[in-house]
Amino acid sequence: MSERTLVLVKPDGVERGLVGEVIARIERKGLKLAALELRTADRATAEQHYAEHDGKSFYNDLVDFITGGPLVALVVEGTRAIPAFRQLAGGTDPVEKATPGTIRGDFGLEVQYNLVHGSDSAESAEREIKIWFPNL
Ligand code: DAT
Ligand code: MG
Repeated sequence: MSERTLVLVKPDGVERGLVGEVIARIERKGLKLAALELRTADRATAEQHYAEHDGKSFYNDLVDFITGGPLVALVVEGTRAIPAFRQLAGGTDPVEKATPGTIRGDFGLEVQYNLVHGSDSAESAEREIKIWFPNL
């Protein structure tokens, strides 16, 4: 069954010129792009997006980072799109958890600068797509 997930190429990924690399991997996997936009997130959008992490030690740095430069927001669609993109992304820590062959495992070194976001469940995907693409 086809489903949708919210993907971000975070500001570090845009700065490093990895937008094409990420999109190529999404497309090679067989997933489709349903929406794509380059934008700089305002604080309210970032705080909504990362609401589950409010109060954690890294929360303020995370919001500063995600609002610190342009990012690319995408809606990605296909069979099992939610876990399929999480598989492409790799684990949260690019060295300790993400294996080579994944986006984070191949290109990342630090947890904060882990290049991409992907929704972690159907509920998160629905919530996050509404935040970034309210008209979709
Ligand atoms: P994921 O992005 O893999 O879903 P998450 O939802 O647990 O991971 O955390 C959201 C982001 O917050 C993550 O991509 C990077 C940052 N982050 C998570 N844990 C962190 C930590 N211990 N120190 C610094 N940043 C962290
Ligand atoms: Mg998460």
